[in-house]
Amino acid sequence: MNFEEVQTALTGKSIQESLSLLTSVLPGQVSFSTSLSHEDQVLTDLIFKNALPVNIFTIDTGRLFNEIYELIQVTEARYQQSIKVYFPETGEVEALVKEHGINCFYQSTELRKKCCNIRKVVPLKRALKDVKVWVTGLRSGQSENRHTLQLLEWDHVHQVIKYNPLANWSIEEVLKYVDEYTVPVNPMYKQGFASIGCAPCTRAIFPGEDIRAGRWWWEESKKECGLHEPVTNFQI
Ligand code: ADX
Ligand code: SF4
Repeated sequence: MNFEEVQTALTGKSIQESLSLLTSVLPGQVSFSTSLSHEDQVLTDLIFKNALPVNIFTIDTGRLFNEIYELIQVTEARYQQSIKVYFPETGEVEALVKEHGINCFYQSTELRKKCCNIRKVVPLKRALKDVKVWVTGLRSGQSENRHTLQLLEWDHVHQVIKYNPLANWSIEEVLKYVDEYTVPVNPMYKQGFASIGCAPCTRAIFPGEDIRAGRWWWEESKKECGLHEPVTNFQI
């Protein structure tokens, strides 16, 4: 199934119907990446509850908040299913730390991106090997960079169709879903965190601040880690 065929097939379908169709046409080749955010927990709930054969994986950078590890366990227990965890290559992390120090990401944007590349982007590549459709919890309302986000995109970096089922959801819709279905969530959101990544690179935000203001807050540059590079956008 090529991009256009997927696009046509999914038009007018619900998330559940779309995932069901994709996994029946591309068995074993549809994978969802979760960072355990509210958005990701909505998709995890939909996938696990409906027993959709989507592979769910997360990337443990080695620097995550303990709340995320707790939530992985709580989620697996709740749905009686497992989330595959990918780790960075040991040698690459050791070399980075040896050469630049354990918290080198604060020194420069270049080193910060190097750390993100080793700890997130490289494991993502491994997770997406042999995958045809990459499902994410991205929303267009999450940041200015994401305003043009589409439901379906072609990711030329990973050569996969990227499916962002929540692209057009508002944060209110996400919170309503989480409430309605008592989906397990990270308690840090109640403590002022709005977007949660690695512990040393995430802080809570002040009232009125942008959702992603707490990510790499010491940097001026656009707040992305390289997981989501610019893609080719198509309307659906
Ligand atoms: S990031 O690029 O800034 O880190 P963000 O935290 O907004 O991304 O999450 C957006 C989407 O990227 C998530 O819905 C998820 O699909 C994916 N993602 C982010 N971090 C991870 C992670 N550690 N493991 C797996 N997927 C992730
Ligand atoms: Fe490294 Fe920070 Fe990127 Fe995590 S978010 S991979 S700790 S630079």
